[in-house]
Amino acid sequence: MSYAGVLARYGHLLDLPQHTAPVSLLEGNTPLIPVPRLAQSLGGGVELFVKFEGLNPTGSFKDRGMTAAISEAAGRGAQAVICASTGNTAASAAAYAARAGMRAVVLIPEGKVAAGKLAGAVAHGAQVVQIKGSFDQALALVVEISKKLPLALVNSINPYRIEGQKTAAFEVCDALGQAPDWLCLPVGNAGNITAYWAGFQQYHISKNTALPHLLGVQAAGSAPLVLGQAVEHPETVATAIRIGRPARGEQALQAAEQSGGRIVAVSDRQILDMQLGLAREGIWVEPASAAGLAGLAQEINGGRIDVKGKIVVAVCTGHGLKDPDIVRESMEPPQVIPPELRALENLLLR
Ligand code: AN7
Repeated sequence: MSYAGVLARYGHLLDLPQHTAPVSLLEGNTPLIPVPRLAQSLGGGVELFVKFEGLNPTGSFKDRGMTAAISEAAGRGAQAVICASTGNTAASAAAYAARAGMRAVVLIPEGKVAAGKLAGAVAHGAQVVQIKGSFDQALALVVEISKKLPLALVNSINPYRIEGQKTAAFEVCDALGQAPDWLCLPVGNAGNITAYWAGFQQYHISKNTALPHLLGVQAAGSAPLVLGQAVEHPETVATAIRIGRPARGEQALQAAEQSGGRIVAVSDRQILDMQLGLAREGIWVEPASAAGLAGLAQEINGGRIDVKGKIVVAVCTGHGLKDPDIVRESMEPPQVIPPELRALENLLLR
């Protein structure tokens, strides 16, 4: 049987209206990659996997929820969609709207969106509007305008986004033949952790799989769920999760608590170090996507989480290609030599 996307594979398990008309780019079915060297660096004795969501059609996990949200909107005849975004949602909405023949409008915080995301949104023909302000302000604007104009809101406030994103939890359980003991992931607007928890709970009830502990990880400069209050001016190198007022913050806190897990914060340094660690195991992710593992490392090193003998899945939400500039800024540039054998030999023997 050929693979036809997350709605074809899991649609029967999702709460989507009858009118839903599938719009797919064959998203999902992403690999669960063993990372034994990273497991060793975390102290060993753990079976560690990366769920590499950067391998979705537009390079991030957003495509799972977007196929559901756009399919619902298309099925009821919507002609235009709108979202606020730190970048990945914008690129995904733009691609799926293009696929559906719809207009897409995306609001992004000016100067704070990684190059590959902005380029994607533009390439797919979305109307990209830059806000002189934060993601949180952009989200407040799109919520208001979607009440006034015929624009379907496709941020993760949209319940169908969550339905689609549950499929990642299903895939993890189906690939392992069981739920993991721990699942760690970055948290921004908190749609993804909400969706994973809903998905794991659904499989727990229908397939009797266990429930994992969830470790949600925020960037220290944008950690409202750790601080217990909104952050007016969020900052972090991980621009994807530069969010101070998560729309599903309450649900994220509940998911962490009910699962016997928690939400923690890590520094930009920890995020970049883990991005490098993953890259040196062959998996290049964008900075935000390394936050989950950075948080796991922090909790293991602090003696607060013990993963010996356990199965752990780290969700890496977006591809490294999304944010090439960060590599230029945080790593050594390539060397330049004249086109001479002597120069090459000298360089390689140095
Ligand atoms: C790579 O694109 O919010 O906690 O507007 O791009 O579900 O918000 C992106 C979020 C993690 C956080 N990793 O997920 C957007 C946006 C990556 C991301 C998150 C995002 P949520």
